Amino acid sequence: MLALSMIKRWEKSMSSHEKGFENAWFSRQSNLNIVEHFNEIKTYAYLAFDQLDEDKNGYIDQNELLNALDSPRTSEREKSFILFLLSNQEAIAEAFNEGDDQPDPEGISRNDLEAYFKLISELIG
Ligand SMILES: [Ca+2]
Repeated sequence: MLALSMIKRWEKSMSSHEKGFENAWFSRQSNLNIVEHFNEIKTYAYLAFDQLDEDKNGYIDQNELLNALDSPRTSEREKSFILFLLSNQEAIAEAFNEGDDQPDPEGISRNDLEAYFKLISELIG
């Protein structure tokens, strides 16, 4: 009887230990995936910046993102990055204060991208 309860207790502690281990592993994996995902978007945004900024004013605005999304030259993978930029456009554009005299403050600048992704990496660090 005593042995049985000891085994049960041991099983219980083992399974909760394993669960804790699995959860830690999963959350570590998903954090790594998130970091990786953000790094991919960041890399894409930096590399494609000049291409996305059609009027070359230093800002990627919503129309320019939508044009890229519509373009047959844009791959599905790139489209998923553009969708991210579109849905977070406001937060990204606000990440860096360009100053009031700057045109197109709603567009995304290189400074915005840098500030935004720095903030993200600090948050999930
Ligand atoms: Ca532009």
